[in-house]
Amino acid sequence: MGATDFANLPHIGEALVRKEDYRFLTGAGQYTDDIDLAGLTYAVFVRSPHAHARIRSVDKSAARAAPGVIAVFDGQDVAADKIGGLPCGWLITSTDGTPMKEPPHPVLAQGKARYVGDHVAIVIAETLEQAKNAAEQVVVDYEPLPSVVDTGSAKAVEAPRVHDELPDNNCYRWALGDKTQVDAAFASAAHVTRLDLVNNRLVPNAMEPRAAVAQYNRAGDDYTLWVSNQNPHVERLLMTAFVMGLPEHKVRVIAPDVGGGFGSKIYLYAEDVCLTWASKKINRPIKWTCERSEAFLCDAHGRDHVSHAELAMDKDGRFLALRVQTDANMGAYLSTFASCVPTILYATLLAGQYTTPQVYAEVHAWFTHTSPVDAYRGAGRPEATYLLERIVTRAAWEMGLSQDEIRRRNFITSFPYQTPVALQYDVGDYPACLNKANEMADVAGFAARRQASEARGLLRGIGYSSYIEACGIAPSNIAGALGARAGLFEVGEVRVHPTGSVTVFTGSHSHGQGHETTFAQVVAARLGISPDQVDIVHGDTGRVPFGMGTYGSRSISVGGAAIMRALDKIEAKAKKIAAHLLEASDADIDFANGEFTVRGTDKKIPFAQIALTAYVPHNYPLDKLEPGLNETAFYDPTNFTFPAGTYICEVEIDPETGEVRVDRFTAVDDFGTLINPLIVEGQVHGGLAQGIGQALLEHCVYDRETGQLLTGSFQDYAMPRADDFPEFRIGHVCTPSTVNPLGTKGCGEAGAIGSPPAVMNAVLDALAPLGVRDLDMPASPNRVWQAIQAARKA
Ligand code: MCN
Repeated sequence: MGATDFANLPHIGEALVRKEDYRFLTGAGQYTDDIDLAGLTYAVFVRSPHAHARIRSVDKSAARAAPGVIAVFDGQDVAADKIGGLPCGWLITSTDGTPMKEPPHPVLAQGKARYVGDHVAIVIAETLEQAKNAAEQVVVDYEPLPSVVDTGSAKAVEAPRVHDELPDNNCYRWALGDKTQVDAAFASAAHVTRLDLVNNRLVPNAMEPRAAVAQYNRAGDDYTLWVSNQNPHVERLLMTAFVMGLPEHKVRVIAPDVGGGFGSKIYLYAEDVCLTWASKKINRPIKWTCERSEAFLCDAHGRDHVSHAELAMDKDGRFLALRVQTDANMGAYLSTFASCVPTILYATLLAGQYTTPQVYAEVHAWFTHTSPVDAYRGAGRPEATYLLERIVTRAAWEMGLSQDEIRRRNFITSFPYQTPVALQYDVGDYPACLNKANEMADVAGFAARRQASEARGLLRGIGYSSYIEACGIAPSNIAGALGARAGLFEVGEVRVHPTGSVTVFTGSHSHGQGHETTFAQVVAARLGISPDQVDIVHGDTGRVPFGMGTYGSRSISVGGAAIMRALDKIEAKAKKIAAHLLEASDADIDFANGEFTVRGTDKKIPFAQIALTAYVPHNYPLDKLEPGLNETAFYDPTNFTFPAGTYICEVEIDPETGEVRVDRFTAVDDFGTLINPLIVEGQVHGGLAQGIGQALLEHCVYDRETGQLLTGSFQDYAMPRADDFPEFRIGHVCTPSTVNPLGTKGCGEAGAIGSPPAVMNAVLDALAPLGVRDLDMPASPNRVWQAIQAARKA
């Protein structure tokens, strides 16, 4: 079935309310912390209060003797049981041909703690309170050492070393593009725009903190781990094969209802391994639920880039070349996918929506004494978009062009388009998005609105961002060639029951994205049944054949496509059954609207009757066909999908206080075919909240002297709230993806990718009359006010 036929099916494009919301809104969700087991015990982790310290000794005796304590383990105990370190799933090779540095990442510290919050010991007790009390009695003799928290300091020759066995703090020095050609283009440029940018570090803060419950079953010598996680099969694979040396089939990982992840729950964390290992040691189930203040310290953080960018143009503002140098903070250890974020997911996006013929990006990754940094909603693509869309707007101002005009002059307009940074875009219509955004944002009325703001003593600015992103990450063989140590396919099993209802087992994992609704729409559309007749099962290695999980906005385009493939097989088999029942040849059977018909006749049979026949095969071609209607497909796409769009932000700034108010925000996206516009809109809203939050409020700060996390709670880390946003204006353009049979492109990250530069361009546009030329995120009132004062003095 082609993408156009698919888009015209019933239920496709229908704004169904989410099936799963009933249980979430009525308190019937089953989260990891809701798991209750006989004999359950509780774990608390003893964490390093120092950014960098030698651990001289860990005295566990007092804690072990404390009331209710069952066990206390430290790094020596895990080492004695040969529990390995956490692996990194993507190998990046430096430009000199050497592999990235992968220092050991122990699940409990071995001799040294390397960031505030690093895991030093685990205390397990009958109750949570007893575990907490006992944890305070673990006496760790630390020798504090100097620390380094930012990349600028980490690269200094004299910088404190994060890993003694490495010659310096560098993880890799990687580059993409042809430097010679780029340098030549710069030499011939009529104008060069230059910009220094910081992409601020963020803390993910999903609504449900991480949690795990591990149970060892002595009868089968096997384990069950319930964990708040986005990809249970990958978690199991990494944990069994790379860390614990267990047979994979002896561990069942269940990620039940998960209250958000935003990337931070993709990874295999130390806590998950410690609990699984310790559950056998004590032969009792153990629960750990992360506290919010603990999550600030030990969840993988996002972003943290420092970049210098240069854009070369001809006299008309046409882009000739882009040159980028980026330092990326990896934190103290390499988290599961950390290495690919500032490289494969970043530099490959630096062509953006433009025909820039040459791009060269150099990325240096550094270890620091901070929490590991990994993918967070957008992962590399927000960093690329921020850099590109900021410098494009800056270039417009320097060239005397409008933000609209410079983009339009450089848009890619013919497809497929091979960028100079490896990616090949299949389809898109960038001018259409820009036109629609201009219209919806009422750009024509901006000058009048600016005047009205000025009359009230306020500044008003408008900012554009035309983003592109690559999601639905694939194919496996290309990813493998680029260093991926995992496949990037997805799996779908469609089980038609004898009565015609359907259960689908998917390797994607829904943790807020509404898969139980949208995947059901896909199946219902194909089989001509009601979405209520379809249940979606996910997040359980014991029920789902396999899965690569949810991240990189891949679920509908890869997971949904796998289900489509399984449905193709269901349809093909059902047609054979129908042909037998209708005494026709297979080739003459058509299937539409839930009915099988014989072409050119009025003979027909409903889908439900075929399902029943498959399981009660009395009148059935048993010599040619197996009974049953249950099909599985593994689907590995041929390319990414490339959502793109234009966002326009309008801000109003009070120059007396520095407060920025987002007055209007328009987002026009091209996500190809929309399965459920309501869910898509919700996804865009969520992404915008995170992107605007990054631009205006959120900022993770470590103290440069002590390495302490200064923004360790919501008192100091400003999360955006509903009243920080206007009513978003959301529009769509549709060029169906040519990569998958649904024509979809991922929508889960776009808002977070496209919005930060739109906001910052608007802020800088508003501040331009005061002489403020530059500002880093977040544009907090304090920073804006300081910038205004500095400009006034200059
Ligand atoms: N969809 C659609 N039509 C399209 C595209 C998508 O109807 N053309 C629907 C999909 O069927 C799905 C939802 O929109 O129900 C998101 O689909 P997709 O873009 O494929 O993204 P994923 O489901 O793979 O979700 C991952 C993405 C990422 S990477 C992050 S980070 C993120 C996000 O989704 N984290 C989230 N959205 C989140 N939303 C919530 N509530 N919580 C998170 O942790």
